[in-house]
Amino acid sequence: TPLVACFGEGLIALVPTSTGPLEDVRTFERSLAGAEWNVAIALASAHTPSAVISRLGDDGFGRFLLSALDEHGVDTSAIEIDPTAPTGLYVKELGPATQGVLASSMHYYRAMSAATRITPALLETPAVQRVLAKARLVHTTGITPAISDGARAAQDALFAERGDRLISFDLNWRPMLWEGREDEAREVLGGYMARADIVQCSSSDAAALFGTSDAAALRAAFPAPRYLVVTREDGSVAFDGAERVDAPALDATVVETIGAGDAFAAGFLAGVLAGLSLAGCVARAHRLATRVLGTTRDHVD
Ligand code: KDG
Repeated sequence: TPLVACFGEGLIALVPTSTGPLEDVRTFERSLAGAEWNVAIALASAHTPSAVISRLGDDGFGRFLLSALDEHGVDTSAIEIDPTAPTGLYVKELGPATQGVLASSMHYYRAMSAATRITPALLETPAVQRVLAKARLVHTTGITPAISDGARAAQDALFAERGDRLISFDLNWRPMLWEGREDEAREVLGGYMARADIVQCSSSDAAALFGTSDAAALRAAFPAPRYLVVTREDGSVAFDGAERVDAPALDATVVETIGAGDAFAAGFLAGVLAGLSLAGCVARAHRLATRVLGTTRDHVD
């Protein structure tokens, strides 16, 4: 099976072991996070070989993230270690549950991280070149261009110099990372939506950024990508060219939703690479997403 290279920042997530405001939380569970890294892990668990292209700090958190990828069978050879900048992290806050679903929010501690120092030069290193040479598809998100100008330039280079590789883009609108730059975000992320081969987004992210959550309207706005997938809490709409599949969400116990979109994206990509029908790709996406909906972590083992 062909390799998927996932490009983006890996983060440590500190997930409270209890709900409530952070001032009252005494213990956290440490786990791996980062949208593109969650995708890499979910792909590997779906028997689709994956690699991560990124940078980490030379610290305990970075070593934990590397070994977590390793354990899942994700290729870590294209991850550069920066001796002078730390690994990024985020703290999750679990609010009260509405109909059993925890309201969660994120607090980032990543402004000076090793991944923010990504530049296009990273892509020219022999280790990254080796992974790119093997990759059939490169997975990207709207998070990476927000973390620094260098990371955005590197993502632009991956789009521009794709060769025979397919590009996957998951919108992942993170307003905290774009504060005061919303117009720029619309232009930058809209550009990726227009140029990727496989585009995925949630209807709420699309509404926040592009003013519509309607799948047909989004398809009309972004006609070029072969695949366009719009996810809602109650289901998804997927296009392959002019073909459209509407699928309801699977029955599942939902504990907390962060990370489910990444598993969904991975399931869809695994389906595309396995040559499944559009309906088959969507079914696989829903199955993987359901597993993450049942946990407060951002990925499942
Ligand atoms: O999709 C889940 C991610 O949002 C989470 O793992 C953290 O990558 C992250 C981010 O930047 O929000």
